[in-house]
Amino acid sequence: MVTNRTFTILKPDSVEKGYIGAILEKISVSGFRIVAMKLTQMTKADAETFYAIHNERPFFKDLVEYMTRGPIVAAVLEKENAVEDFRTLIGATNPADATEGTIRKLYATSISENAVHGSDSDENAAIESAFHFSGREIF
Ligand code: RTP
Ligand code: MG
Repeated sequence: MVTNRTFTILKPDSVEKGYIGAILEKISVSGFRIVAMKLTQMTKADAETFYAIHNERPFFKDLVEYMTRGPIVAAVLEKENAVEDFRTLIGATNPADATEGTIRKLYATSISENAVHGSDSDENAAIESAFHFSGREIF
């Protein structure tokens, strides 16, 4: 299997609730290596661009409000089969549907406030990493 990279955000609810350490521990023991990481806050324009694929959806305005209301942890993670394995680790979008032991099952509140983001393809992982990090911030 090929070693590759994915992009994640610990969303504002995770930071507000003090879950940064617990979630990073889970990511680390699951075999992901952190190759970039920072605490940052998205502007409204950032969030509208980052989630542009959802701009016609009824939840878009709430999503932008949520993602910009406080700091986030942005990170790039490396592992064999990173994108797919990270989506498995975080669990379903709605924590009610997420498998036991997944990050969303453990730490998410609802389908809207669901603790973490994970890229859904290698192509989007590269786009999203470049959106948040310059080349010299990725190791
Ligand atoms: P993400 O992109 O953040 O990793 O989440 P995902 O792939 O599991 O889900 P996606 O369909 O891409 O939705 C993006 C984010 O929008 C919010 N959402 N709210 N209220 C709702 O029905 C609803 N549906 C989605 C969530 O924050 C979701 O992660
Ligand atoms: Mg998504």
